[in-house]
Amino acid sequence: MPNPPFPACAPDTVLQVSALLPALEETLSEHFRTVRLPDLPDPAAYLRDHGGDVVAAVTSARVGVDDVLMDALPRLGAIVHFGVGYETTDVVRARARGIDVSNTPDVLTDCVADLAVGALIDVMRRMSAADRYVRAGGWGTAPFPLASRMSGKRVGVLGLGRIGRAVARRLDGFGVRVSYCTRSPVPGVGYRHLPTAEALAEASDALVVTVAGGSGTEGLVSAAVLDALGPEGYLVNVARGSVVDEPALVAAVAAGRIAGAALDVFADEPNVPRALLESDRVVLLPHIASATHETRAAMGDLALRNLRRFMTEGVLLTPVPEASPSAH
Ligand code: NAP
Ligand code: 8YV
Repeated sequence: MPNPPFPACAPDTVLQVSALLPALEETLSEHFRTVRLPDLPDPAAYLRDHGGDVVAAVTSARVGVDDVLMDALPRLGAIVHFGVGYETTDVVRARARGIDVSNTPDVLTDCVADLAVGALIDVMRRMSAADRYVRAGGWGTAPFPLASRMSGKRVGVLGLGRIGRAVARRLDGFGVRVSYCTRSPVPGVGYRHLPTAEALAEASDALVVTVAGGSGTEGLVSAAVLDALGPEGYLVNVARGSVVDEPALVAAVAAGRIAGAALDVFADEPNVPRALLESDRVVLLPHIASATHETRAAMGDLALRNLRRFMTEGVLLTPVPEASPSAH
């Protein structure tokens, strides 16, 4: 439904910054005076003339609220993210302006962990490649090449936060020996802590990346980490594309310096390097780790509850920690 025209002295407005879950978009426009930025013919003109009406912004984890937009909203009090990652918004800058920031932790943890483990099995057992092989009529012409066993292997979890711990718990059921790397050891977990990503890769048959995105983890999975993983090693990334040095990954895959990779996230989504598209050793997913009906509904609900609480009581329900969880 189109938004109503603005009165001369407009009431508090909620700015929808990016496309969101359709059900969430609908509820926003039903319950709040919502303006959808992506639908505006001239967003800059709107921000110039009406930026002062906006008190809350709702955005996706992938888009956030950039500095230019933040500056155009002088009365902004809350940034509500649909998603757990929020590295796209400068939280320190927001807080300095008195703007609080929320995300949707926990509700997506299980689905992201399910997908990470599924992707790990897929790339090691070559399930997607075998599917392509059957479809292409290969079965019956030559046997499909043998793959690698996943059960009982050594898996390194890079980032043992909510999602990393859920991945590790699942891997326990496969008799996997889990090690992990975080900046500080996590109290009360039985897994071996390794101090660097390189040491973790060296000690692992597969590396599952679940760290937070942002400047603190940019390029953390470097060429050296990939070399430490080695030609028998597999990489799974469900965190952010920025965490992996993508050109180094492309080179490692092309040269067979790692055995394979399963990637849900990329440096420049939705663009995937051609060399990865052409490799049968790589599983490619379009950023779908949280994309189930159940989880997206729960994320929408939590984002909405954050917005409601802010609009009625001036506080958020699940505010993010002070700085990005990967910032040093
Ligand atoms: P979380 O609980 O905050 O966990 C983040 C983990 O990263 C913590 O264990 C943290 O430990 C670790 N970490 C941060 N910087 C590090 C560094 N430099 N070296 C090693 N470890 C580091 O977050 P979460 O809920 O598990 O989510 C993790 C991330 O997954 C999100 O930020 C998001 O980017 C991504 N995600 C992706 C999807 C998808 O659709 N693919 C969906 C949901 C989430 P220390 O602070 O102790 O270092
Ligand atoms: C979503 C995510 O794909 O939560 C995150 O950080 O990356 C994913 O759950 C994203 O939030 C949808 O915008």
